[in-house]
Amino acid sequence: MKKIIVVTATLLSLSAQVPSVAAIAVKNFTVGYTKANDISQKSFAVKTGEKVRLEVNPTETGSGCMSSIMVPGLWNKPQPLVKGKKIVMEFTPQKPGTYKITCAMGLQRGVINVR
Ligand SMILES: [Cu+2]
Repeated sequence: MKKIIVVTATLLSLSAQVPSVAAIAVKNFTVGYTKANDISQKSFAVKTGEKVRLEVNPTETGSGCMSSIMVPGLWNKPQPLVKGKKIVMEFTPQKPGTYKITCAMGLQRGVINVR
C-alpha cells in the first residue's frame, strides 16, 4: 500500500513538469479604429503556424463601406466596427503569403504578411 502511494506521488510530480497547452505562444496585436484613420496599425508580420490574436478597439462607429472588418483567408466573418465594442479575431495561418485586411466587400485597409 505504501509503495502505491509513493508511485502515485512520483507520477503526479512528473506530470506537473509537462508544459501546459496554455503555454503556447500567441502573437498579440491590439489596435484602435477611428473613421478618419481607420485601423491604427496597417501592416502586421507573423509566422506560419503561429497563433495570432488581433484585437480592434473602435473609438468611433464606422459608417458605409468600411464599417466592417475581416481578413479573407484567415478570418472570413465580417465584424462590424462599433464604438466601444471590442473585436477579437484569432487565427493560425497555415500558408505563407500576403493576406489583405478588408471591409466586408473586399476593399483593402491593411495587410498581414505571413512568412
Ligand atoms: Cu467596403
